Amino acid sequence: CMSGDFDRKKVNETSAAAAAAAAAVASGKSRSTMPLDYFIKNKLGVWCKSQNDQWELAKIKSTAGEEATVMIFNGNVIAKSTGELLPANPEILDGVDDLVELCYLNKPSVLHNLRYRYNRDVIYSKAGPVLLAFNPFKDVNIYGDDFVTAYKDKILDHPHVYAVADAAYNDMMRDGGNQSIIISGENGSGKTETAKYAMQYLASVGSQNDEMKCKLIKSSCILEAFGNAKTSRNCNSSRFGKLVDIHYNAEGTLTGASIQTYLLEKSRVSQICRGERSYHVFYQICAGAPPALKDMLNLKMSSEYKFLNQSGCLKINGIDDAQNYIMLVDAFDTLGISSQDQENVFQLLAAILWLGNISFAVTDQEEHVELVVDEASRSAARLMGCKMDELMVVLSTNKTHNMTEPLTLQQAADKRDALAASVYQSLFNWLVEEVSTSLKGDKQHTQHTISILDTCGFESLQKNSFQQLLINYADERLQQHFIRHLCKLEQEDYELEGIDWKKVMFEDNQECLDLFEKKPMGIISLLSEGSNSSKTEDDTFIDKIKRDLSYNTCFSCEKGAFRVRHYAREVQYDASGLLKQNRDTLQSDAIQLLSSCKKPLDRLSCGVMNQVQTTGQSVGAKFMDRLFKLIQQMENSKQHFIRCIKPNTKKVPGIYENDVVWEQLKCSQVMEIVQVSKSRYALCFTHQGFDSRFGCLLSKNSSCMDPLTASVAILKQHRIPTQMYQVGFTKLFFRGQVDVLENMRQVLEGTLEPENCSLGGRDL
Ligand code: AD9
Ligand code: MG
Repeated sequence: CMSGDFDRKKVNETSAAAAAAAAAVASGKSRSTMPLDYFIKNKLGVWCKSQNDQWELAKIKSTAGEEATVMIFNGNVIAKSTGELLPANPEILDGVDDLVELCYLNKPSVLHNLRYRYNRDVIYSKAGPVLLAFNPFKDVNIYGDDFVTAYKDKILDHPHVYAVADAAYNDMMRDGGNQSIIISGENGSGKTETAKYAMQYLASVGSQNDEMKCKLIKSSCILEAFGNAKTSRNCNSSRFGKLVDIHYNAEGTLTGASIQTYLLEKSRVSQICRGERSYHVFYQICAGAPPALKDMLNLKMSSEYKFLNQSGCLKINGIDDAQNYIMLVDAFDTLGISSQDQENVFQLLAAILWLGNISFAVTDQEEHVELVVDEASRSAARLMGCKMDELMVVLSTNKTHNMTEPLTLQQAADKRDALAASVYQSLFNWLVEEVSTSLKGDKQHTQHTISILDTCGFESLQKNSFQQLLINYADERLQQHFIRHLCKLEQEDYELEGIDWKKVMFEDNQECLDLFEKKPMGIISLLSEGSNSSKTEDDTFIDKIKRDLSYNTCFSCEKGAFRVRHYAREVQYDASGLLKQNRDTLQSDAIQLLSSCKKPLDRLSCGVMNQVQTTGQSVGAKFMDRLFKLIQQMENSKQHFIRCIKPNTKKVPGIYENDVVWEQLKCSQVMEIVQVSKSRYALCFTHQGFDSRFGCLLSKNSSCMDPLTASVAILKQHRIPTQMYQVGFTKLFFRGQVDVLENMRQVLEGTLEPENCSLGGRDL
């Protein structure tokens, strides 16, 4: 049994009831005017808050003025102020697919509906045009080839990530335009899993190209090994953002794909918080590399490496690193990455691990150091293909204007870590390019693209720094994009067209975006300015932003830190190290060292050079530019939105925490989106477009009429109920009934038999 089939019959029967009830709501019977007598007489349910602040179902027994006596579900009878009661939906609406179907859209009803589904493992629901995807934290058995086929053949049509991917594919085939699937949600809410299921569907649906399908699916394994890590909130947290463009030819057959990545958290290579891990691939090679390779790389157990053992966490429950190593090599093979290149990659990973074990000995009273020659430094130099004495000089001294200065212990350790992080970053960039090249396929015949966006989720940690600042800025930008598309643009259109429309208010996060983006008085600009000047230090920077950003109400300053009021919640950022991370410069002697390295670095060192030297732009400024380009690409496509929701913070199945869920629904403004959808005009035509399509249905000759007159004449002649449409200044908006006109048109054209369609009781 497919788990989406729960209570189908019951839920189907609800549509009529929901429509009637929705009409009642539309006619003004909202919660503020809840007719209590009616609720008592018909024994209808209400929501009331219990002592422990949870909403509970109850029935009103009697009322006296502002006071009501209600019986809650457990049989207790309590007194409540009538203002504290909210109408509950009829039981028949329990578990509807789309929140739009609810008669009463209030917090307890929405939470109840989603919980009802979640408890039955129905993790997907609709909130109007948005798919809500609850993280089940367990296998729910609703994926795989059978389900792909069922959605493709329209045997199943319940909300599902496959249904969204199918809609994107069909829209692309029908309209010929590019599509994008934008997946958002908090840390650990399920974005990456959802993105993989979408990709799996899109690789299967139009495919006679099994080789490309297989490559595409296995590419995730490589990207996750190198770009994901265990954090305190997610055992497989994406530490980079990615956009996968899937390409199709005119017939809808998969031709290839390309991948863009954003903002890898490179500091994780050398620094990890307690209980977290570095990138999966390090543990995979330590656990899984075959003995011959281990010998060649002088590879030890993960516990031997400082970069890995510093956090006290080497293993993840239920994850077999050795098995995942085998899967990684299999993915490399499938993508055609040569065994020589694979060996080079592993060699570099081992070099990074050994770099982390390099230690320094203090040589004088000023704490100047020199590098200790031991197994670590020898292995690192050998694996990187550089000379030992060159590595020693680079890591223990700084060369500026032909002067060589000895480094202190801290400076030397920082330089070593920066070198390791840079090597990892360029290895990652190189891999992404290799994967993209392998997925390039038949570029010539590519006609359309479906893009899937999977970002790092919003983060608020105990200590937040540069990485969180940029992740949360990107999340803020995407949130605006989400709200703009689902609430703002459509309402603006209605207003502009002068139609009668009850405006839904929503929160706009422009103020917070201004804080980041304004030039020159925004965080990104000020960071760039500070990073460009070698004189600016962390404390002068914080003084400057305190002065320059105080105009913005989303900003406040603390000692050595500042706070930003994001749409999701307020976050405190530590100012120390921001400028340095924004500069992201590897010292020139280190770059020189990398470019002088023999294999395996010779191809990769170009990457380091490009990354550090060519753009001259700070990390933040470059990121903002790329984010704008990304949004532009989305704007030029038809967009499909998925919002992932974490049902609890414990990362366990079967627990649905009202507060945790509500917080996410509230900040993504799901209620407002549903409200807009409830009264949405689903179809819209320009007067001209409507006249030219349906003008043939007019008994009078319409050629002498202007498009507006002709359009209204068509509607009148065919008795389209006025509540079904509104006439704007340049457009007509419809709630329904266009199908009847379309059927009539096709019957008249002779492309449809009258007995095969509904003409809504009308004669032609
Ligand atoms: V982050 O912002 O990258 O830290 P994501 O990407 O939002 O985060 P992810 O997809 O990694 O979250 O999901 C977290 C974990 O939840 C996964 O590792 C799975 O164990 C679990 N999960 C998520 N979605 C599903 C699902 N549809 N079915 C089963 C799931 N488990
Ligand atoms: Mg992720």
